[in-house]
Amino acid sequence: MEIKVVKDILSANEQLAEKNRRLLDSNKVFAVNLMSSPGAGKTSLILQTIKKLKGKARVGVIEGDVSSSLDAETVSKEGVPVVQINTDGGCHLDANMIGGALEKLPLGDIDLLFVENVGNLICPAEFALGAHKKVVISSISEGHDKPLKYPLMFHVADAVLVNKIDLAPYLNFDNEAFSQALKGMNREAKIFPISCTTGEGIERWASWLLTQVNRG
Ligand SMILES: Nc1nc2c(ncn2[C@@H]2O[C@H](COP(=O)(O)OP(=O)(O)OP(=O)(O)O)[C@@H](O)[C@H]2O)c(=O)[nH]1
Ligand SMILES: [Mg+2]
Repeated sequence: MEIKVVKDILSANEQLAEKNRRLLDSNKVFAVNLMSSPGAGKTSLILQTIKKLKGKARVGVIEGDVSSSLDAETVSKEGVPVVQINTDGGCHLDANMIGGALEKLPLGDIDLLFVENVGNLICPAEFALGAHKKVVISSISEGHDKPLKYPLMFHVADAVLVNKIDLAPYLNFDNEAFSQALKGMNREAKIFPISCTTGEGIERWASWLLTQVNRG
């Protein structure tokens, strides 16, 4: 009985996600569902990418948080359209919330839409939003075992960004162990080592992303 209820919720969400995708496609907006644990660097990555893609893609942002509008305020200083969603305790965004946020965005003026999901490596992986790509950030201070401990999140990722590589001298992060663990559950995901603090690796990430946006 319980299993059926969960299935119904997920399939209702799936239908709303497809509706979101149709709306995005009809407006030629390419959307990225950005997921990570709290503090891995989602907002920092959005800020770096906006700067890198200036003049190349018009960016919009949906910020998802349990509470507060701190990230939306930070991102709006870059002069891009931002909508904040507060989940009021919920551990993930869902397609219905995204549908509401899309109504508030000037979709005709956006080429690339970042959806910053709630900081959490579990629930966000289960809920489709209608985005074209799922991108996961794992920061090296979290350790190289994260793909083994949160397999679904890494399994669904189209790209995995390994952030905070500037901290490598102070940590015992094993790149090879991380890559092997990831490949064990997802051979397709692109891996981008980056630092949102120094900017290392951001060029390669941004140019891959721009290629995806231009492909539609
Ligand atoms: N050293 C270092 N610090 C970083 C890097 N990227 C982000 N940070 C710091 O990590 C902290 C969290 O970064 P955010 O970008 O806010 O992370 P987030 O994933 O958006 O966090 P939530 O929205 O709370 O889940 C901030 O203090 C950032 O300055 C990096 O590449 N290197
Ligand atoms: Mg954030």
